[in-house]
Amino acid sequence: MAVTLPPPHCRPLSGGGAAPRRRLPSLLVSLLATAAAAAVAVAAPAAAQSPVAEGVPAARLLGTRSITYDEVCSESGPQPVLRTIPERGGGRCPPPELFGSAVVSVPAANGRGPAALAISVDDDVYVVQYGTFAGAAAGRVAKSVPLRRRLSRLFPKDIIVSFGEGLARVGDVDGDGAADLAIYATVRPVGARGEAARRPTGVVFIIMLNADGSVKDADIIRLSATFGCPPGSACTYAMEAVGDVNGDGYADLLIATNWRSTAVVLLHPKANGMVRGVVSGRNAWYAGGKFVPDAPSVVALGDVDGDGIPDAAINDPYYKGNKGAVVVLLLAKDGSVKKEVTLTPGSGGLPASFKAPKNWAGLLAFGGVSPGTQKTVAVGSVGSPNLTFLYLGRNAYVQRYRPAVVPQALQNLDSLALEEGAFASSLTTAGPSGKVLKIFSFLF
Ligand SMILES: [Ca+2]
Ligand SMILES: [Ca+2]
Ligand SMILES: [Ca+2]
Repeated sequence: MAVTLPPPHCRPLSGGGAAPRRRLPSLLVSLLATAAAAAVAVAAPAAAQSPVAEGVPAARLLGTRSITYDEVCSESGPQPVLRTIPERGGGRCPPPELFGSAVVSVPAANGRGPAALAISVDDDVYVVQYGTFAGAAAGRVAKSVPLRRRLSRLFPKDIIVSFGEGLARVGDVDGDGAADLAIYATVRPVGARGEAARRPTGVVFIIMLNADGSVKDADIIRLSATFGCPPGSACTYAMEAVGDVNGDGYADLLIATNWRSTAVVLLHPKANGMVRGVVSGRNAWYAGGKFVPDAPSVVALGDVDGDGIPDAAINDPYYKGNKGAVVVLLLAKDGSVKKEVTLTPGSGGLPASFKAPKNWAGLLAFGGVSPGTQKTVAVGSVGSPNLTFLYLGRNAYVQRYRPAVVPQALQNLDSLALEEGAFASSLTTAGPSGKVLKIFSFLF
């Protein structure tokens, strides 16, 4: 496919599988050395052109890493006690409800040093740094910075109600060499009463990071109360950076709602290095556009169909009476949905006999790459250790599928720095206690 080079100050975009291999997360580096020899042995055969997907042997688990909330919190420098949670106690680091509900890797500024991780924990996001490659290999946290407090100071007229449910890398938006983040949150105005207080509005914070992972500056993109949803309805959102949709060199965001609608927010630089978000391709409905109880998971796939525009996948646990599906959205340059392909038993290349993950209502998905240029979606169910990797052809149909098993039942599922052309990939899930983040790396 034709690739348009971004402006020189722009870092490669995240999420769309467009990052170069040298940006492999540090925690993968040690695993890759082990994997290199084995990769030749397990190189997948050329994709079958069969209209019906075939199964291939299980993906091999390369290794497991853990990060604990305790070490992340205790390395976060002097912090006041923000709150006491009755059922979990107080103190500086009260046990979290869920550590690691969203995770992305954050490349080191100007490529110097190991990548950091941005990790959602309850209502905050920590940028966790290892400092050195040796520290990263040993999993020693050198420094971590919680982001929420600084944002509260930058936007004093807003009360942040929830923070960090959506987390995405947007490349280096302000061109200072340090990677920047988009974080989904909900806010309400200070002093709001009645309906305005009860119904917080969705926002996306675009956060310019310093090299040490702290907040340099931030911008806010406010989503209107009926953004993608009928007026007066209960509206929830999911967000992912899907890559550069309009080809201007800046990452763009796909926002999905619980009304099976999507919109793309195009990020544009402003004069002072900040960004503004412009909604494009608004309210592109898929799968009938009806209400479902939750916003879906959104995953960036990179360019599936080779038209130069990144594509995305969305899970739909409620599809056809909870039969469940993954919907691949092939995007147009204006952010609208050009074509949708529904992956479910008997559709999208999957045989009717395909054993879908148990309880598709718990289905989560993430995107990535497999050998060659085939895009991959992984699907799993909360409460089960089983995953299935779906390898997509250029028509977005499943060409092959591959099972994998992780050593524990999944509590949630997120991907971590899936890299174009890499033969290993990581996913994360919260540990059973909610205090540990587990990182599983697979060899494809
Ligand atoms: Ca930056
Ligand atoms: Ca763009
Ligand atoms: Ca495309």
